[in-house]
Amino acid sequence: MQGLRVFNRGAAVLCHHMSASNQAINITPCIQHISSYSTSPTSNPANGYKFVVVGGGTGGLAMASWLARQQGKGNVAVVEPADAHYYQPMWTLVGGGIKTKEQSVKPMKDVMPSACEWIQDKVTGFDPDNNTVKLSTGKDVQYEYLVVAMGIQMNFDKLKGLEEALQNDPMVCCNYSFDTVDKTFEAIKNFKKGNAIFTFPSTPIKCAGAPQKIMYLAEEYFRKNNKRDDAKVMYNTSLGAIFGAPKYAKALVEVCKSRDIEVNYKTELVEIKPEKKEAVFARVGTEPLETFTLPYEMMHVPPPMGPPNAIKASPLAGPNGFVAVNKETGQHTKYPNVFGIGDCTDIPTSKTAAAAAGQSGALRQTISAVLNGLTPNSKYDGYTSCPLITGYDKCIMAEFDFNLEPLETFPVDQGVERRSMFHLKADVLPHMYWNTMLKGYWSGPRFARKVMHLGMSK
Ligand code: FAD
Ligand code: UQ1
Repeated sequence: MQGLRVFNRGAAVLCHHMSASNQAINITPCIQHISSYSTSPTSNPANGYKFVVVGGGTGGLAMASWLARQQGKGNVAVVEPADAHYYQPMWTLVGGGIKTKEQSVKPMKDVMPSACEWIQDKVTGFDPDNNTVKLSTGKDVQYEYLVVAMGIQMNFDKLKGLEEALQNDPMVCCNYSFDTVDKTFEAIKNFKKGNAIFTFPSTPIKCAGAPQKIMYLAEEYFRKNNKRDDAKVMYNTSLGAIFGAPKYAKALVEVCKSRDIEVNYKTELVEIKPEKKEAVFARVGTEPLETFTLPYEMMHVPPPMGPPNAIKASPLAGPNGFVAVNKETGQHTKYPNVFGIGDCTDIPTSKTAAAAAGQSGALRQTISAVLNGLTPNSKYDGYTSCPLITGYDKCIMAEFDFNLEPLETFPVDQGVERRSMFHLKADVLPHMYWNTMLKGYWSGPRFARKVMHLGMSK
């Protein structure tokens, strides 16, 4: 079998001076099946890969597909431990019983670009001073250029009682993981009477709209199934606003008012007691901290999230533990041959696949400039989008920039609930994702926006 360019830890620094035969080692059994995706390397194996992409999720595969087209077979490696790739935006619809979780997943081998070498392993550390990433199997991989796309880490263990509740209480659910997403619709269907509580944690999270989208679906389901009078629907958020961008926050507050949903701001879930069916909340900012307990009949709980451990502990991390990159170019602030995309970066915008799409366009320009010895001048504007599903046939399509100003694609007011936007979200975007985004052809709707606004839009 072809020796992949995976190096013994400690040897990486020296490997430029050693022969390929000394360096190339057999890969461990867990990644042997990737040989079918590997090709003869076009560059000297002792030099590692020209590009290593860490993470085969949304941003990672979008970049890897493009890079493989640019660089040719064998020059791009993707380090990704998972067997499957998930279209996470579908999980809201799975939670609402509109799609099945099987519709959200494809085998990783089917979406991994064929011109990339897939190293099926986990990165455990970064040594950017030596252009090396460390793998869980104890090997090192060298690169000339690195793209970090590891996503945000779910920290289920950081909320007292959450793991136990998700395991033992069928009425505590979470759309943020493939393993738990199918509990949600069961909980909604089995709801009888009492508090239906939807929470939002005090950490950064991906798709900041998702914790409330599922609430609107649940509320409509209760109404249509004669349970609404017996349900108190509550949104308990650690934040001081229902949504970051004011235009859409205003619309969502009205949606909550019209559907008799109680919104409690600065209210953080701090403990779940599944055996008593109680939840403990803290009032954020009180000193000493005030807490109170509520009984729940059902509860949807996004876990606390944070930067992946391997990034947090590395020189790539900025002060908040995420990869420190220039927010417009995606280039690392200290290591010019390192780039970041998506949820693992410290780019100050709402973490979504739509944002990763926008960032991928800028990052392609950045990488092209760097490869040509130029200073990157691409200008990602913070574009992000959150299809705020507000019912079984309604959606407010939020799109905004770094300044939380609307950047709407369509020449209609997207701050109102629309059936067309629901269909875009449920029926069109999944196809766009699998067929264009993951293949490195989608960098967001910027061009479409300009056309639809006759060139008058930002
Ligand atoms: P991911 O796609 O999460 O990929 C990260 C990859 O890195 C994974 O494949 C993972 O296995 C891999 N990885 C992790 N650790 C390591 C390691 N140590 N070594 C190597 N690889 C590693 N976005 C939208 O635009 N619209 C929506 O409507 C929407 N709805 C959502 C609803 C829900 C319920 C959820 C959970 C998310 C939603 N999102 C939505 C957000 C969107 O899915 C993410 O923002 C997007 O997938 C981020 O892409 P990424 O590449 O940064 O991370
Ligand atoms: C988007 O580009 C994207 O990434 C592929 C999503 O994730 C699935 C989205 O949810 C949205 C809304 C967009 C933005 C696209 C349009 C057409 C508004």
